[in-house]
Amino acid sequence: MTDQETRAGFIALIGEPNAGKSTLLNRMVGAKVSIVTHKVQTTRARIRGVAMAGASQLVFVDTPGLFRPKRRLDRAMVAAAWTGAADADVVVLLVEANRGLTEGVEAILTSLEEKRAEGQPVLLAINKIDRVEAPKLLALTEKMNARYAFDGTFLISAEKGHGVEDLRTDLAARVPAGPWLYPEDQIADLPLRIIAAEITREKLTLRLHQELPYQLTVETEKWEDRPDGSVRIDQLIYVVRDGHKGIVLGKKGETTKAVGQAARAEMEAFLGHRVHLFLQVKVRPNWLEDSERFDAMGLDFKDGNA
Ligand SMILES: Nc1nc2c(ncn2[C@@H]2O[C@H](COP(=O)(O)OP(=O)(O)OP(=O)(O)O)[C@@H](O)[C@H]2O)c(=O)[nH]1
Ligand SMILES: [Mg+2]
Repeated sequence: MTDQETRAGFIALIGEPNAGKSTLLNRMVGAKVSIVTHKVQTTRARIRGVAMAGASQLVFVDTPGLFRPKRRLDRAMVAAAWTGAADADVVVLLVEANRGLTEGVEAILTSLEEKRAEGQPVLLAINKIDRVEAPKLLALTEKMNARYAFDGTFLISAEKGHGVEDLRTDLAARVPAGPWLYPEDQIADLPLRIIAAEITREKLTLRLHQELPYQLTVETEKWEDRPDGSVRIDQLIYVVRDGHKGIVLGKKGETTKAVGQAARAEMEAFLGHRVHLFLQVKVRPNWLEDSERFDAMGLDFKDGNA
Protein backbone atom coordinates (compact mmCIF):
# COMPACT_ATOMS: atom_id res chain seq x y z
CA MET A 1 0.00 0.00 0.00
CA THR A 2 1.06 3.57 -0.57
CA ASP A 3 0.98 6.13 2.20
CA GLN A 4 -2.29 7.43 0.82
CA GLU A 5 -5.11 7.23 3.32
CA THR A 6 -7.43 4.33 2.57
CA ARG A 7 -11.17 4.76 2.26
CA ALA A 8 -14.01 2.28 1.98
CA GLY A 9 -17.77 2.29 1.88
CA PHE A 10 -21.00 0.87 0.56
CA ILE A 11 -22.72 2.33 -2.47
CA ALA A 12 -26.29 1.24 -3.10
CA LEU A 13 -27.50 1.20 -6.70
CA ILE A 14 -31.24 1.72 -6.77
CA GLY A 15 -33.80 2.43 -9.45
CA GLU A 16 -36.70 1.08 -11.42
CA PRO A 17 -36.46 -2.45 -12.82
CA ASN A 18 -34.32 -2.55 -15.97
CA ALA A 19 -32.57 0.79 -15.28
CA GLY A 20 -29.17 -0.88 -15.67
CA LYS A 21 -28.11 -1.30 -12.03
CA SER A 22 -26.58 -4.73 -12.50
CA THR A 23 -24.85 -3.64 -15.70
CA LEU A 24 -23.28 -0.73 -13.80
CA LEU A 25 -22.19 -2.95 -10.92
CA ASN A 26 -20.51 -5.35 -13.32
CA ARG A 27 -18.75 -2.52 -15.12
CA MET A 28 -17.49 -1.02 -11.87
CA VAL A 29 -16.21 -4.39 -10.68
CA GLY A 30 -14.81 -5.33 -14.09
CA ALA A 31 -16.41 -8.76 -14.01
CA LYS A 32 -19.87 -10.19 -14.26
CA VAL A 33 -21.04 -10.79 -10.72
CA SER A 34 -24.69 -9.85 -11.14
CA ILE A 35 -26.92 -11.23 -13.86
CA VAL A 36 -28.34 -8.98 -16.58
CA THR A 37 -31.25 -9.50 -18.93
CA HIS A 38 -33.49 -7.28 -21.04
CA LYS A 39 -36.42 -8.23 -18.79
CA VAL A 40 -37.62 -6.42 -15.67
CA GLN A 41 -37.12 -7.87 -12.19
CA THR A 42 -34.00 -9.80 -13.03
CA THR A 43 -32.16 -9.15 -9.77
CA ARG A 44 -33.93 -10.61 -6.77
CA ALA A 45 -31.65 -9.97 -3.83
CA ARG A 46 -28.81 -7.66 -2.82
CA ILE A 47 -25.56 -8.47 -4.55
CA ARG A 48 -22.28 -6.98 -3.42
CA GLY A 49 -19.48 -6.35 -5.86
CA VAL A 50 -16.13 -4.89 -4.84
CA ALA A 51 -14.34 -2.29 -6.95
CA MET A 52 -11.18 -0.31 -6.35
CA ALA A 53 -10.55 3.35 -7.11
CA GLY A 54 -7.06 4.35 -6.10
CA ALA A 55 -6.87 4.01 -2.32
CA SER A 56 -10.66 3.72 -2.03
CA GLN A 57 -12.55 0.47 -1.93
CA LEU A 58 -16.05 0.81 -3.30
CA VAL A 59 -18.47 -1.92 -2.30
CA PHE A 60 -21.36 -1.66 -4.72
CA VAL A 61 -24.67 -3.09 -3.62
CA ASP A 62 -26.86 -4.06 -6.55
CA THR A 63 -30.51 -4.17 -5.54
CA PRO A 64 -33.75 -5.47 -7.03
CA GLY A 65 -35.68 -2.88 -9.03
CA LEU A 66 -38.13 -0.71 -7.12
CA PHE A 67 -41.73 -0.94 -8.24
CA ARG A 68 -45.15 -1.27 -6.68
CA PRO A 69 -45.11 -4.80 -5.25
CA LYS A 70 -48.10 -7.11 -5.51
CA ARG A 71 -46.88 -10.54 -4.56
CA ARG A 72 -44.85 -11.89 -1.69
CA LEU A 73 -41.71 -12.21 -3.77
CA ASP A 74 -42.16 -8.63 -5.05
CA ARG A 75 -42.53 -7.28 -1.54
CA ALA A 76 -39.48 -9.14 -0.28
CA MET A 77 -37.45 -7.86 -3.26
CA VAL A 78 -38.47 -4.26 -2.77
CA ALA A 79 -37.77 -4.50 0.96
CA ALA A 80 -34.31 -5.89 0.20
CA ALA A 81 -33.63 -2.94 -2.08
CA TRP A 82 -34.59 -0.36 0.53
CA THR A 83 -32.51 -2.13 3.17
CA GLY A 84 -29.58 -1.91 0.78
CA ALA A 85 -30.14 1.83 0.44
CA ALA A 86 -30.53 2.36 4.19
CA ASP A 87 -27.22 0.62 4.95
CA ALA A 88 -25.22 2.49 2.32
CA ASP A 89 -22.77 5.37 2.67
CA VAL A 90 -23.88 6.69 -0.70
CA VAL A 91 -27.01 6.03 -2.75
CA VAL A 92 -26.92 6.17 -6.54
CA LEU A 93 -30.31 6.42 -8.23
CA LEU A 94 -30.27 5.13 -11.79
CA VAL A 95 -32.78 6.59 -14.19
CA GLU A 96 -33.15 5.59 -17.82
CA ALA A 97 -32.42 8.51 -20.13
CA ASN A 98 -35.09 7.52 -22.62
CA ARG A 99 -37.78 7.06 -19.96
CA GLY A 100 -37.01 10.02 -17.75
CA LEU A 101 -39.04 11.02 -14.71
CA THR A 102 -41.65 8.28 -14.84
CA GLU A 103 -44.34 7.61 -12.27
CA GLY A 104 -42.11 4.87 -10.93
CA VAL A 105 -39.15 7.24 -10.50
CA GLU A 106 -41.49 9.76 -8.88
CA ALA A 107 -42.58 7.11 -6.36
CA ILE A 108 -38.95 6.24 -5.61
CA LEU A 109 -38.12 9.90 -4.96
CA THR A 110 -41.07 10.23 -2.59
CA SER A 111 -39.85 7.18 -0.66
CA LEU A 112 -36.29 8.47 -0.70
CA GLU A 113 -37.42 11.70 0.92
CA GLU A 114 -38.86 9.65 3.78
CA LYS A 115 -36.17 7.04 4.08
CA ARG A 116 -32.94 8.88 3.36
CA ALA A 117 -30.64 8.86 6.37
CA GLU A 118 -29.43 12.20 7.72
CA GLY A 119 -26.57 13.46 5.59
CA GLN A 120 -26.59 10.44 3.27
CA PRO A 121 -25.52 11.60 -0.20
CA VAL A 122 -27.79 10.68 -3.10
CA LEU A 123 -26.36 10.85 -6.60
CA LEU A 124 -28.30 10.73 -9.83
CA ALA A 125 -27.00 8.59 -12.67
CA ILE A 126 -28.88 9.07 -15.91
CA ASN A 127 -28.12 5.83 -17.71
CA LYS A 128 -28.34 4.58 -21.30
CA ILE A 129 -27.26 7.95 -22.68
CA ASP A 130 -26.16 6.10 -25.81
CA ARG A 131 -29.85 5.95 -26.65
CA VAL A 132 -30.82 9.63 -26.58
CA GLU A 133 -29.81 12.98 -28.03
CA ALA A 134 -27.81 15.46 -25.95
CA PRO A 135 -30.51 18.18 -25.65
CA LYS A 136 -32.87 15.67 -24.10
CA LEU A 137 -30.25 14.85 -21.48
CA LEU A 138 -29.84 18.46 -20.48
CA ALA A 139 -33.59 18.89 -20.08
CA LEU A 140 -33.86 15.71 -18.02
CA THR A 141 -30.94 16.74 -15.80
CA GLU A 142 -32.69 20.02 -15.04
CA LYS A 143 -36.05 18.42 -14.46
CA MET A 144 -34.66 15.77 -12.11
CA ASN A 145 -32.67 18.31 -10.10
CA ALA A 146 -35.67 20.59 -9.81
CA ARG A 147 -37.58 17.66 -8.35
CA TYR A 148 -34.92 16.44 -5.91
CA ALA A 149 -31.77 17.93 -4.39
CA PHE A 150 -29.25 15.41 -5.72
CA ASP A 151 -25.68 15.72 -4.51
CA GLY A 152 -24.42 15.18 -8.03
CA THR A 153 -25.61 14.18 -11.48
CA PHE A 154 -23.78 11.84 -13.84
CA LEU A 155 -24.63 11.04 -17.43
CA ILE A 156 -23.55 7.50 -18.09
CA SER A 157 -23.82 4.49 -20.28
CA ALA A 158 -23.25 1.52 -18.02
CA GLU A 159 -23.13 -0.69 -21.07
CA LYS A 160 -20.68 1.33 -23.15
CA GLY A 161 -18.77 2.79 -20.21
CA HIS A 162 -19.36 6.50 -20.88
CA GLY A 163 -19.18 8.63 -17.74
CA VAL A 164 -18.56 5.66 -15.49
CA GLU A 165 -15.02 6.70 -14.52
CA ASP A 166 -16.22 10.16 -13.47
CA LEU A 167 -18.77 8.52 -11.22
CA ARG A 168 -16.14 6.18 -9.81
CA THR A 169 -13.80 9.08 -9.02
CA ASP A 170 -16.58 11.00 -7.29
CA LEU A 171 -17.56 7.99 -5.20
CA ALA A 172 -13.94 7.32 -4.25
CA ALA A 173 -13.80 10.70 -2.53
CA ARG A 174 -17.21 10.30 -0.87
CA VAL A 175 -16.73 7.03 0.98
CA PRO A 176 -15.42 7.45 4.53
CA ALA A 177 -11.76 7.14 5.52
CA GLY A 178 -11.03 3.73 6.97
CA PRO A 179 -9.59 0.32 6.26
CA TRP A 180 -10.74 -1.72 3.29
CA LEU A 181 -13.61 -4.06 3.98
CA TYR A 182 -12.55 -6.89 1.67
CA PRO A 183 -9.25 -8.33 0.47
CA GLU A 184 -7.97 -6.37 -2.52
CA ASP A 185 -8.52 -9.23 -4.96
CA GLN A 186 -12.06 -10.11 -3.92
CA ILE A 187 -14.69 -9.06 -6.46
CA ALA A 188 -17.92 -10.33 -4.96
CA ASP A 189 -19.44 -11.14 -1.61
CA LEU A 190 -21.75 -13.92 -2.60
CA PRO A 191 -21.29 -17.67 -2.15
CA LEU A 192 -20.20 -19.45 -5.34
CA ARG A 193 -23.22 -21.72 -5.18
CA ILE A 194 -25.50 -18.70 -5.41
CA ILE A 195 -23.49 -17.16 -8.25
CA ALA A 196 -23.78 -20.49 -10.09
CA ALA A 197 -27.54 -20.61 -9.50
CA GLU A 198 -27.90 -17.04 -10.73
CA ILE A 199 -26.01 -17.85 -13.92
CA THR A 200 -28.47 -20.63 -14.70
CA ARG A 201 -31.42 -18.40 -13.85
CA GLU A 202 -30.09 -15.78 -16.28
CA LYS A 203 -29.89 -18.29 -19.12
CA LEU A 204 -33.43 -19.49 -18.33
CA THR A 205 -34.75 -15.92 -18.22
CA LEU A 206 -33.17 -15.16 -21.59
CA ARG A 207 -34.77 -18.22 -23.15
CA LEU A 208 -38.23 -18.37 -21.62
CA HIS A 209 -41.10 -16.03 -22.25
CA GLN A 210 -43.62 -13.98 -20.34
CA GLU A 211 -44.20 -14.76 -16.69
CA LEU A 212 -42.31 -18.01 -16.57
CA PRO A 213 -38.92 -16.68 -15.45
CA TYR A 214 -40.62 -14.92 -12.58
CA GLN A 215 -42.21 -18.16 -11.48
CA LEU A 216 -39.07 -20.21 -11.29
CA THR A 217 -36.09 -20.27 -9.03
CA VAL A 218 -32.77 -22.08 -9.21
CA GLU A 219 -30.86 -23.59 -6.32
CA THR A 220 -27.50 -25.29 -6.20
CA GLU A 221 -28.05 -28.60 -4.46
CA LYS A 222 -24.58 -30.09 -4.55
CA TRP A 223 -21.11 -28.78 -5.21
CA GLU A 224 -18.38 -31.35 -5.49
CA ASP A 225 -14.78 -30.46 -6.17
CA ARG A 226 -13.13 -33.29 -8.02
CA PRO A 227 -9.53 -34.49 -7.73
CA ASP A 228 -8.86 -33.56 -11.38
CA GLY A 229 -9.62 -29.90 -10.58
CA SER A 230 -13.07 -29.88 -12.11
CA VAL A 231 -16.29 -29.36 -10.19
CA ARG A 232 -19.62 -31.15 -10.34
CA ILE A 233 -22.57 -28.84 -9.77
CA ASP A 234 -26.10 -30.17 -9.31
CA GLN A 235 -28.90 -27.65 -9.53
CA LEU A 236 -32.65 -27.74 -9.08
CA ILE A 237 -34.99 -25.58 -11.09
CA TYR A 238 -38.23 -25.10 -9.16
CA VAL A 239 -41.37 -24.36 -11.18
CA VAL A 240 -44.97 -24.06 -10.03
CA ARG A 241 -46.76 -26.26 -12.56
CA ASP A 242 -46.40 -29.40 -14.60
CA GLY A 243 -46.94 -27.35 -17.75
CA HIS A 244 -44.02 -25.15 -16.82
CA LYS A 245 -41.83 -28.16 -16.32
CA GLY A 246 -42.56 -29.19 -19.90
CA ILE A 247 -41.66 -25.74 -21.18
CA VAL A 248 -38.43 -25.55 -19.19
CA LEU A 249 -37.39 -28.99 -20.40
CA GLY A 250 -38.42 -28.31 -23.99
CA LYS A 251 -38.89 -30.92 -26.67
CA LYS A 252 -36.79 -33.94 -25.75
CA GLY A 253 -35.15 -31.82 -23.05
CA GLU A 254 -33.56 -29.49 -25.59
CA THR A 255 -34.30 -26.25 -23.73
CA THR A 256 -32.71 -27.44 -20.49
CA LYS A 257 -29.83 -28.79 -22.50
CA ALA A 258 -29.16 -25.48 -24.23
CA VAL A 259 -29.54 -23.57 -20.97
CA GLY A 260 -27.17 -26.00 -19.29
CA GLN A 261 -24.56 -25.55 -22.00
CA ALA A 262 -24.69 -21.77 -21.85
CA ALA A 263 -24.63 -21.76 -18.05
CA ARG A 264 -21.77 -24.23 -17.88
CA ALA A 265 -19.64 -22.16 -20.26
CA GLU A 266 -20.15 -19.08 -18.13
CA MET A 267 -19.46 -20.92 -14.88
CA GLU A 268 -16.23 -22.28 -16.35
CA ALA A 269 -15.14 -18.80 -17.36
CA PHE A 270 -15.99 -17.45 -13.91
CA LEU A 271 -14.41 -20.25 -11.91
CA GLY A 272 -11.48 -20.86 -14.20
CA HIS A 273 -11.87 -24.62 -14.29
CA ARG A 274 -14.04 -27.30 -15.84
CA VAL A 275 -17.62 -27.69 -14.70
CA HIS A 276 -19.96 -30.65 -14.98
CA LEU A 277 -23.43 -29.20 -14.60
CA PHE A 278 -26.54 -31.28 -13.91
CA LEU A 279 -29.94 -29.61 -14.03
CA GLN A 280 -33.15 -31.09 -12.73
CA VAL A 281 -36.61 -29.52 -12.93
CA LYS A 282 -38.97 -29.94 -9.97
CA VAL A 283 -42.61 -28.95 -9.69
CA ARG A 284 -43.22 -27.23 -6.38
CA PRO A 285 -46.61 -25.48 -6.64
CA ASN A 286 -46.02 -23.39 -3.54
CA TRP A 287 -42.41 -22.39 -3.83
CA LEU A 288 -43.41 -18.72 -4.02
CA GLU A 289 -44.85 -19.14 -0.52
CA ASP A 290 -42.02 -21.26 0.79
CA SER A 291 -39.66 -19.60 3.28
CA GLU A 292 -36.79 -21.98 2.49
CA ARG A 293 -36.74 -20.80 -1.12
CA PHE A 294 -36.52 -17.19 0.06
CA ASP A 295 -33.63 -18.07 2.38
CA ALA A 296 -31.82 -19.69 -0.54
CA MET A 297 -32.24 -16.51 -2.61
CA GLY A 298 -30.97 -14.32 0.21
CA LEU A 299 -34.37 -12.72 0.82
CA ASP A 300 -36.28 -12.32 4.06
CA PHE A 301 -39.55 -14.27 3.83
CA LYS A 302 -41.20 -12.08 6.47
CA ASP A 303 -40.45 -8.97 4.40
CA GLY A 304 -42.97 -10.39 1.97
CA ASN A 305 -45.83 -10.30 4.47
CA ALA A 306 -48.69 -8.18 3.16
N1 LIG B 1 -28.38 0.84 -24.53
C1 LIG B 1 -28.05 0.59 -23.26
N2 LIG B 1 -28.56 -0.49 -22.63
C2 LIG B 1 -28.22 -0.70 -21.36
C3 LIG B 1 -27.34 0.15 -20.65
N3 LIG B 1 -27.21 -0.30 -19.39
C4 LIG B 1 -27.97 -1.42 -19.32
N4 LIG B 1 -28.59 -1.67 -20.49
C5 LIG B 1 -29.49 -2.79 -20.81
O1 LIG B 1 -30.66 -2.66 -20.03
C6 LIG B 1 -31.19 -3.94 -19.69
C7 LIG B 1 -31.37 -4.05 -18.19
O2 LIG B 1 -30.11 -4.04 -17.56
P1 LIG B 1 -29.89 -4.59 -16.09
O3 LIG B 1 -28.52 -4.23 -15.69
O4 LIG B 1 -30.31 -6.02 -15.99
O5 LIG B 1 -30.96 -3.69 -15.32
P2 LIG B 1 -31.34 -3.73 -13.75
O6 LIG B 1 -31.58 -2.33 -13.34
O7 LIG B 1 -30.33 -4.49 -12.99
O8 LIG B 1 -32.73 -4.52 -13.80
P3 LIG B 1 -33.48 -5.37 -12.60
O9 LIG B 1 -32.49 -6.30 -12.01
O10 LIG B 1 -34.57 -6.07 -13.33
O11 LIG B 1 -34.00 -4.35 -11.63
C8 LIG B 1 -30.20 -4.95 -20.26
O12 LIG B 1 -30.70 -5.41 -21.51
C9 LIG B 1 -28.93 -4.15 -20.42
O13 LIG B 1 -28.09 -4.65 -21.44
C10 LIG B 1 -26.78 1.28 -21.35
O14 LIG B 1 -26.00 2.08 -20.84
N5 LIG B 1 -27.19 1.44 -22.64
MG1 LIG C 1 -30.49 -6.17 -11.89
